[in-house]
Amino acid sequence: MLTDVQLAHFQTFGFVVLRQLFTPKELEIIKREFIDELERVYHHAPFDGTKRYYAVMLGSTTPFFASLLEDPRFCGVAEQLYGEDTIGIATDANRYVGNTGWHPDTGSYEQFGVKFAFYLQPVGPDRGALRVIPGSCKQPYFGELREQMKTMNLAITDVPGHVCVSEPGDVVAFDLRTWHASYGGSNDRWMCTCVYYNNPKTPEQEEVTRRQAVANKNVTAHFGRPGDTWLPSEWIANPKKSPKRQRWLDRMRELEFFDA
Ligand SMILES: O=C(O)CCC(=O)C(=O)O
Repeated sequence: MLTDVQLAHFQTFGFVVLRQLFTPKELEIIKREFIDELERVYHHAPFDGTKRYYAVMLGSTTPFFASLLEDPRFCGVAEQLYGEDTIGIATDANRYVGNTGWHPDTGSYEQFGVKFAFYLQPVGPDRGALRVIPGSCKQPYFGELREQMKTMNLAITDVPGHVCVSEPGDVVAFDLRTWHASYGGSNDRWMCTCVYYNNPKTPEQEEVTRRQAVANKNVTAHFGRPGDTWLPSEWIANPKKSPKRQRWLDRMRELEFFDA
């Protein structure tokens, strides 16, 4: 759970850095699963540092990663931020290449939630650390940035922001609406996330969440694996009958996150 100060930080600025959430032993397991799974799913095209690789880590080949979405260190905080009915969406692993331009992780102010991002290498201001624009998850700032960022076309480092310097073990939690970017990272930056969505309550929220579901289902194709499904069927089967996961799955099914 977040302390009162961490919660106030998140609610005020749209992000908070949680230091050393993982133990060194957990980090070893994370690195092992990260390497093995990305090698497995991209066996047809070994990484060459020219394009980002991405894999959902919810299957039986990555048991530690798969446990994270239901780990109270993450889902407890997500529920604290967006309510008990918050939906766990995915855990993933990425090999990033180069800079990432400024963007929020949602197409609409009404589709929101939290992303927990953790880098497996030290990252700093000129070495690929996540940059955020504090307070950009709130209106009218969120909408103004949407209007202005394209027109201004500023260099990544010319946009006023906060650099979330981090070491392996640290986790940056940010609202999906918070504008973020990175600069100066290597062409093989290891980054992982756990993502939770607000359970949509209004017709507008439902509509934009359904749209987000369509985009999510296409993500594996976007990252060079057109035949692979986004979420593994074994996670959807919920073999241990986790009530929390079942609640997520039921709502995700209603919102058409799964193909028929
Ligand atoms: O680490 C990066 O380069 C950017 C990460 C990012 O944009 C994201 O996780 O949404």
